[in-house]
Amino acid sequence: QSDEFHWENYLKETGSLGAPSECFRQSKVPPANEFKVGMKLEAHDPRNMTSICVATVVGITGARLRLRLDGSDNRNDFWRLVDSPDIQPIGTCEKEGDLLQPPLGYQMNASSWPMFLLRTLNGSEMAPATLFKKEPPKPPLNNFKVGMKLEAIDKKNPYMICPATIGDVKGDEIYITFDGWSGAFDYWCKYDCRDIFPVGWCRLTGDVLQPPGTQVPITKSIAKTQSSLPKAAPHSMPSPQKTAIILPTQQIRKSSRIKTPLHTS
Ligand code: MLY
Repeated sequence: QSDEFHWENYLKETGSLGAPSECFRQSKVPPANEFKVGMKLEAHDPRNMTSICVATVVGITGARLRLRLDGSDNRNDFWRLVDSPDIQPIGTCEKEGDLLQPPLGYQMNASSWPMFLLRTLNGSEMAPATLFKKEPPKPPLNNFKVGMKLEAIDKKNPYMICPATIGDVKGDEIYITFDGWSGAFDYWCKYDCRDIFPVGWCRLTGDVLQPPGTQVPITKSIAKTQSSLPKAAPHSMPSPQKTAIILPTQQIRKSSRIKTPLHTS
């Protein structure tokens, strides 16, 4: 299958390296995903993070869960790792003296919430506590460098994990750029963000890794050439992404469009 995406070939072709796994706030061995579709849990409402709601697992993808808040519509699904601090077993909220909240955009009359809650939990399969994994610790320092490759969630299409490159580093922040896309999906995030993964993560977890885009040519890193240049103004040095040698895209990949268009933007 020559038109499939393979990191090994791609790193060679682009003259680049994957960011070391120690750079990421992810467990070295991805956590097992033992959840099943239909199981219920408690989750922070992504649109109102201070409120904790009932959610149902509506899909399993690698080490992530596709979640839908009970009482909400099917257009606000979100994805969480099984070791995300945003999810917990049913009963956690009550144990801590909190109340389960209706989701933002609760479709029914607010006064119906207590009864809705009873009914949605009654007879449901609740995800056992053992399926929730502990969040890995933060790496102590931001060790990402411009040009390093990684796998990153496209925040605008969060079910997609895509090949990406570190485009910039500023203190604790890194700039994630998506290979083969024009820049509309790029974003800044903290180095310990849970939405970024080392090269090979998807292969290990069984999640789908999207192929690079075809909007802009894939560029070849000039990291090696740079170090042999006179050290004039290191800070004004253009990033490899911007100045690189253009590879014939055809040679890298011919077909492969996005395979699972659940939502399109
Ligand atoms: N519906 C969008 C999806 C773009 C995804 C870009 N990511 C992978 C960086 C489109 O086809 O334009």
